This record gives sequence, structure tokens and C-alpha cells, in this order.
Amino acid sequence: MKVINYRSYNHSSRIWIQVKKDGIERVIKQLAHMKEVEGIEVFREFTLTNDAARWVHQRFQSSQYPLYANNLRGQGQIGAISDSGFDYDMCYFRDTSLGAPPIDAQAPWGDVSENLNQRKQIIYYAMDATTCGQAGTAGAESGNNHGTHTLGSFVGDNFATSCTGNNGDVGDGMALCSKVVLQDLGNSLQFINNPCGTIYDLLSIAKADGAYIHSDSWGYPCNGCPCQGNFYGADARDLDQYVWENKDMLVFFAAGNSSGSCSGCTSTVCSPGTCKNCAR
Ligand SMILES: [Ca+2]
Ligand SMILES: [Ca+2]
Ligand SMILES: [Ca+2]
Repeated sequence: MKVINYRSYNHSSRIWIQVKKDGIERVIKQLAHMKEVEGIEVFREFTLTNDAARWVHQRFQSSQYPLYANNLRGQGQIGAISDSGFDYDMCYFRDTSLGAPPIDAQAPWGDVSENLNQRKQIIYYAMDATTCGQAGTAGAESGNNHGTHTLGSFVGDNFATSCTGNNGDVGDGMALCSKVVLQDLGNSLQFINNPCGTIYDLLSIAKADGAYIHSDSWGYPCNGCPCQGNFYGADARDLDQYVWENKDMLVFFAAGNSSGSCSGCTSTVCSPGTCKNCAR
């Protein structure tokens, strides 16, 4: 048995262990008899999800934007997003006078100050180191535009036109006037898959920077039918625990991409999107 990582929170602690296949039954029996153990779960790898558009969420009629018509564009708000790397220099996010956002590349997270004067990105957390505790690399890794795509859907605003005066440029995001906290988990979602931390950590770091909305487009894959990722487990519970302790935080999780490819399955929303105190 090998201990992979350990995280301690106010509400509970988490230990990730690796066990050889032929010894797994014996280890589970031993752990289950310990009074300190609340639960034992199989750890699964998270994958990237989400595919979205602005008008779908506003009226589900092409080119109609009732939220913008009522001047709801994310003004004065700070959102946070965790995903694969972000192309922070793209026209939808770039600050043409201040340049790159402040970058916090290594734990302890939060020791680099955010810059609220930035047009869009007040801080970039490069949490994508392959080894926990090492320095990460800001920016999108080659061959993966998922984080840039979801960030654009969330708060993107091409500087060609001001966010306040119209229905946005082509490709602008939903909350086009909002600022944002970026959490780069890496191409393979290393931060949560290795695992160096949990959704509870991501929400804590975001709130410390003033974000009260957290966008997440990742989760367990369906892995066939019946969908093996559709369950309520430790990760969904971490999210609910955080929201229970921080009732001003609203977390959005993608409902997944499996409903079309998983024919016959009725429940293809996967953990942690199976959370109870979140939006999907
Ligand atoms: Ca990166
Ligand atoms: Ca740091
Ligand atoms: Ca724009």
C-alpha cells in the first residue's frame, strides 16, 4: 500500500492510497474496521466536459439576449473558473495596457496578489505541475483549447467592442463585463487527478480573491452504459460541504457530454456534477 497524498480540512481529512489489485479486499476490510474511517471509495480520473452558447441559456432562441436587454452583463462581478490551461493573451481576455495578469505558479496558493485593475483576468493560478508542490506553467498547453473555450463562454469579451454597449462581439461570453480568477489545472487536470487537491481547495482559493461564482466543466466520464460516473461520492460531497460553509458561493458544473453517446442511459450527469447545492 502506498500513500499518494493527504489533505486535511475542518470537516474531514482525505487520504489517497494506491493498493495492489490482489490485496485490495484485505486492505478494504482492515480500513473499514478503523473507527476513524468515514468512507472508502475508488478514485476515478476526471475528464473535460461542456459545450455551450449564450443564447441557449438566455432564451433558447438564436440571437435573443433578454439578460443583456436588462443590462445584466456581469458588471462589478468576479467569476472563477478551473479547467485546462487558458490562452490569457487572446483578444477576449487580454488587457492591452497592463499586459499579462499576475501569475501564482506554486503552492502556497494565494501569496501573489490579484490585480483588480486588470480588464478581465485579475489573477492566473498555474496549478498544472505534474508533481504536487512544484511550479506550474501559465498558459494553454499545445493541443488543448478546452480551458480557453470554457473561459470564453463564461466571461470572454473581445476588446473590439465595449462589453457594455451591445450584445457582444462574435465569440464574447455570457458575463462579458465580469472579471475572472483563473485556475489552470493542466491538460490532464493534473491538480485534481494526481491529486494535489480537491474542489474544496479550488473554491477556497477563488473566494479569497473575491469570486462568488465558480465555473467547472470537468468531471468523471460516463465509462459506458450504465453510466459509472453517475453517483454521489466524495468529490460531490466536498463541493456541498464548501457551499454549506459558504452559502454565498454559487458553483456551476457542466452536465457532461455523454447523453448523446450513451444511448439508453438516462442518468449521464457525472460526479462532482451530481452535487446537490450547485447549478448544472
Ligand atoms: Ca498551463
Ligand atoms: Ca504561490
Ligand atoms: Ca466585446
